[in-house]
Amino acid sequence: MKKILITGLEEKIKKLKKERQAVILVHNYQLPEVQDIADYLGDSLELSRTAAKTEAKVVVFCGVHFMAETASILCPDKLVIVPDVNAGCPMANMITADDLRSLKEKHPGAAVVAYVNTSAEVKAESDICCTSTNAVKVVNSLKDKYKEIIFIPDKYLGDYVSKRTGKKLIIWNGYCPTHVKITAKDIISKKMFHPQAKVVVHPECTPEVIALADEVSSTSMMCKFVKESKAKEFIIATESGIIYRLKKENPDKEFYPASEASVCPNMKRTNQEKILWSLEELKEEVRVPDDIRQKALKPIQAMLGIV
Ligand code: CIZ
Ligand code: SF4
Repeated sequence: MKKILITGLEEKIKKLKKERQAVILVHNYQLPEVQDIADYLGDSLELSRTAAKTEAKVVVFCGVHFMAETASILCPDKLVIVPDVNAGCPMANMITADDLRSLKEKHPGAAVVAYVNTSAEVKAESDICCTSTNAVKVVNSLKDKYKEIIFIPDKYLGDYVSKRTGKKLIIWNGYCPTHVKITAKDIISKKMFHPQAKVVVHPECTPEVIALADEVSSTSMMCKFVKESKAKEFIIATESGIIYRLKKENPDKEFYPASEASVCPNMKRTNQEKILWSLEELKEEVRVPDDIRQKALKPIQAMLGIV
């Protein structure tokens, strides 16, 4: 059904967005009311690359802090603002630049692969970044050149990549508090109710959950997989915000969250009122200082060079 009701807030945002020459970038895990006003919807890297390409002067990044930082690293000439400066990523906060420096001292000569879910300071200490879409490809590109590879910060993504590449990795003990809430028991019981459904799992989930998957992929690849699949039902094991997008893009298909508990509180901090406020005040700015930016750009470019 076509949406006919546009709220007053939406109209105000639209008007101000034009005046400010702003673009609204929205992560796949955001609230429906935020997804509905997106200029672009996607995963963190897709959004940052969009930020770098757009003609807009202001980028309103609706996601979590490291994502806005990545946008700031890729487009320092634009004003990058976030509607809620407290929306962080607990997984990214599980490793600091000092932690990484100490780990590197213990493993001289090791290559450092940093998942995008890291701060700019941590990226600045890394050799190459990866996303959940390209992590296997990135490690494959290094595994014969380096005796040791450090993988940070997600131990579950690290374990998945290690199994898929056959390379033993030195893995940091981080994890996503939202994805660990999804258990193998959840999948098994959802599968009992929906035996025809395909099980689609994000690699931030535990190995027990990944073992039950028909498809393991990042959010952007999930959208592609679902669109191209002949199946009509899907059990989705990732942050539940993506189900709104999946349903909107595939109205003839059914989606069941693997667990009702897989909600990231940080991703839910942004709403339309805060977006309007951020456009009015042009706040809060996220800007990576230039010395860190120069260093953090290198591992991002290294990743872009091989994917
Ligand atoms: O890179 C992203 O956007 C994250 C954190 C999840 C995903 O798989 O898209
Ligand atoms: Fe971080 Fe997990 Fe939330 Fe993604 S879902 S922002 S990895 S805490």
